Amino acid sequence: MEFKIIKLNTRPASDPRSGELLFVEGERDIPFIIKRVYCIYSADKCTQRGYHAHKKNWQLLYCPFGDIEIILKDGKNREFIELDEPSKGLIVSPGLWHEMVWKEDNSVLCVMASEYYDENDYIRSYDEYLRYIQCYNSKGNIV
Ligand code: T46
Repeated sequence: MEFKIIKLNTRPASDPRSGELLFVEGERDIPFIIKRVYCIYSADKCTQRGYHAHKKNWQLLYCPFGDIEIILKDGKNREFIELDEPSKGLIVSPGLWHEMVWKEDNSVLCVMASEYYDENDYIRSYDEYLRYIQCYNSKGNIV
């Protein structure tokens, strides 16, 4: 299963100001150029989203506020990753089924993506996903 948990760069305030600063640099901290950034907010505890895989899109997921569980599936194995620290980042390769569960009200999911939005890049049916991974690897090439 191609995913990676990384520690994102943070800088504590070095003066009397409060606040932490977090930053991500494309191609340095993550293995792709960032073409798109989006976030999901105002979601209640127990909200479930995702339930899809991408064909080409690489993503970095992180939760700067709250606690969100990410469930990854590759048709054989399952991984549960809790984004419960602002600096905890999860890089998800294409070809991995992912689901998200909000563990706290108003948790925020931030995502940096390697591709522009394209609905054709989504596989939203799990049956179709299982058929897809029998034929294609994570680079979208026929296996
Ligand atoms: C993902 C997880 C982590 C756009 O028009 N542009 C965008 O850039 C995005 C991300 C979404 N949309 C539209 C597509 C749907 O009509 O917004 C609507 C909601 O998207 P979706 O149902 O895919 O939302 P989630 O939370 O299930 O999934 C999102 C991302 O779409 C997805 O790529 O990996 O967050």
